Amino acid sequence: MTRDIFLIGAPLDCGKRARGCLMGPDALRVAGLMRAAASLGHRVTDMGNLSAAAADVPSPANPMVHGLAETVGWTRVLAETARDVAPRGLPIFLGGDHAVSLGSLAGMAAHARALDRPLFVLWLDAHADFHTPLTTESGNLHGTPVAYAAGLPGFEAFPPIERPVPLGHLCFVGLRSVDPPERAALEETEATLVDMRRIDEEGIAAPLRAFLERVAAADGLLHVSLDVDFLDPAIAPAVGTTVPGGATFREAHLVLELLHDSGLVASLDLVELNPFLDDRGRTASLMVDLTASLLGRRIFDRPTRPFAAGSLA
Ligand code: HAR
Ligand code: MN
Ligand code: MN
Ligand code: MN
Repeated sequence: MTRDIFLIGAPLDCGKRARGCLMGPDALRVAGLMRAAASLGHRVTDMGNLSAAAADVPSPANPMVHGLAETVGWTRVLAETARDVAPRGLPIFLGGDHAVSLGSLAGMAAHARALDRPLFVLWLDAHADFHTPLTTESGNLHGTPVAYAAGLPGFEAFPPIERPVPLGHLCFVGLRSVDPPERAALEETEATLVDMRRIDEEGIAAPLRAFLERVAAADGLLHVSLDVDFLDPAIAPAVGTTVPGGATFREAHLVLELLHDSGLVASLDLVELNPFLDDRGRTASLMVDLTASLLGRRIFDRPTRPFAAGSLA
């Protein structure tokens, strides 16, 4: 299936203190994202980079919170852009740090609501990013987008989420750094939590397939958020928050290949790439290769193990 793809540059760097992710969109371009998508037959439009004015917001209740006004400004612009682009094709948000997803998720929630279809979220990340501005100890808002999309309290300065994503529609894969308040908020819920131990024991494909079958059965839209630190730092050094023991090259490719075959992906974030920390562009190139797998790159056209007939598009 060929698609209309829109690349949306979001050089946002305010979701944490260390800088460098603002160079992410250009590094992904230099690594050949547009060429890779076009070579798979897709129609690709590069919309260039967005910019955002800092919003006027009251000072945060939690004094640790960093960059609130700027982050709210970005969230508004990104949400509007997502909402505008999603009816016309597949938006790919080029971050920027993970605070980009506050905007992409707000926009995709509005899009899903307009279609009256449920939104599901796949979070490929070492971290749960399930803090609220009230629970975060670091004050870094890149650690909050999933809680925002789920409608947790503490996000009053941000645009309201039109229809919050139920916890049972969330799937986290790659978890290995979860803070106590995040754990408390997720553990006893319906959220799918695929941590590294579960990947070691069950493999990465089985829990992902089970989630995708649920998305398909609900006629859902799937938003995929790929944080560089999902990957093992040995293959993806260009990220400020490396955590050892991440997804391997083959595990990551398999995830994106399965997502392609599912036909369910409505939007994608490529986030947390910090080109300042990269090693001769290898992390940027890997992110482009993974995106190509999501967009249909494969070795043979004949699927090795098709999804059950009718269960997935
Ligand atoms: N949980 C930690 C915090 O809130 C670390 C969050 C790091 N987040 C990202 N994105 N790098 O996953 O500060
Ligand atoms: Mn993240
Ligand atoms: Mn992370
Ligand atoms: Mn449901």
